[in-house]
Amino acid sequence: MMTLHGRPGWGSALIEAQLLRYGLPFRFEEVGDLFASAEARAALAAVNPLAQVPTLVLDDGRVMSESAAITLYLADLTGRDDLVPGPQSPERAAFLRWLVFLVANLYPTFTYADDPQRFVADAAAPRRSGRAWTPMRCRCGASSRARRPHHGSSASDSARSICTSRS
Ligand SMILES: N[C@@H](CCC(=O)N[C@@H](CS)C(=O)NCC(=O)O)C(=O)O
Repeated sequence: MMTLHGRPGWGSALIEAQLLRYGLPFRFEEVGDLFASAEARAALAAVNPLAQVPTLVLDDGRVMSESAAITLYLADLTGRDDLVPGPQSPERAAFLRWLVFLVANLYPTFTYADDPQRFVADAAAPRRSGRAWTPMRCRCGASSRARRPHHGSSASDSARSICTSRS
């Protein structure tokens, strides 16, 4: 059985929703607050050196990280195209474009905002820069496990849910 390392309300919700929608059996391993607990971070780092969620351990023990990669993998694994348009689908190009756009351009802004001091010596610097400072955080606190996956959604909802899972 697969194991999803995650935390309610964090980015693992995207993969949790897909696993539920596909009806794939999995175990949810709550990782704790990776920013507040060195123990939680060390425990996850033993599985995924990045110590980030989602981390998905496959049936045979292989480890996957990266939301977009897991999203594509699960579609391949199930042979389904209700979340990820298939290779011949006219929706495929736009899906891939937005999927990569979201994880390459938007997701990292959450990573920077979650703990700015990992990236700049002075945590207040982003606020002083004059740029709009949006306090987006992965650790938004909402319980993803309380939310049921939305059935009947369009394929591109899978990519869009990267954002909505943390709003
Ligand atoms: N590139 C990764 C980013 C994952 C990520 O940043 N996850 C956040 C939670 S929403 C996290 O685990 N942050 C902990 C950290 O950055 O140390 C993906 O697309 O899945």
